[in-house]
Amino acid sequence: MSETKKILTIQDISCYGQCSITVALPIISAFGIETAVLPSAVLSTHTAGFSGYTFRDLTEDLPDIQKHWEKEGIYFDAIYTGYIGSIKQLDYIKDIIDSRLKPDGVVFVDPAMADYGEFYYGFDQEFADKMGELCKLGDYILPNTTEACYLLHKEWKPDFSKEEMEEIAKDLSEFTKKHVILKGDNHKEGQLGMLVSDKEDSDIQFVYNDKIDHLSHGTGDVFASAFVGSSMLGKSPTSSAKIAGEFTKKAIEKTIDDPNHNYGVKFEKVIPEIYELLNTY
Ligand code: PXL
Repeated sequence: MSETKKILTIQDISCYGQCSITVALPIISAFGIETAVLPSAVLSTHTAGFSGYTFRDLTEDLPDIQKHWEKEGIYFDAIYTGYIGSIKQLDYIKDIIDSRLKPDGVVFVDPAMADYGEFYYGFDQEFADKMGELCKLGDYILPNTTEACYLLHKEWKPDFSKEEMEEIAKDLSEFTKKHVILKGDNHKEGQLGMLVSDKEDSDIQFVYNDKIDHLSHGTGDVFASAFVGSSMLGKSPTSSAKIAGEFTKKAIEKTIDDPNHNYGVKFEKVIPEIYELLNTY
């Protein structure tokens, strides 16, 4: 019997909109990893491009869920956090990591709170500073440049140079136990880059995928989920970044010819290609 890895993902359920748990659960499961969920909030849709959505904050459910899992002796090989519903949850999540992660377990923190130079609705600098504390428990952090700038109290711009991106990735090493995966490098024509760094090593790797000029929501969650799945199967940080980047690029390609589909990407259509990606990179 081969051992199945077990991961817990903590993020919201946006009932409609192809993001957070409705993306993480199918993608990570498709990598063959048992995926448990802890919803931080339930929204009728995500908050980007919809108005009038409902928002049920589940903050006070977290400690009771943790207590039940303690009673049942439930532990995880990894914990992956995404969009968090309230600042108080960040403390509860630290307790859940302390209590439910196996001793050699891995933590992935996607500080999903901002993009394109702005916070998502409801987030602010106080939240970002507290998110920075959660990042410090991460073996891997996966910010975009906007989130990186809020973590670092730095001014954002859409086009950082290669050297500036390296500087940001280096500065972020204060916010991780091991690895930084910094998304959104634009300095190379026609390519979308990521910087992959290891706190123990001053070398920073650049990983590129072809850039598709299309503004899509939810791609950060698709990327993070495919990254988590690849790393849990033993892929290196650079291979995982390449696989996740290709997976996301393919999902965007499958979406761009549908003008009515701008709230998320059709990642479901790329799931059959996961094993080919794992064998290629
Ligand atoms: O994809 C990030 C995300 C997750 N969850 C909710 C969001 C967003 C981005 O806007 O609104 C509720």
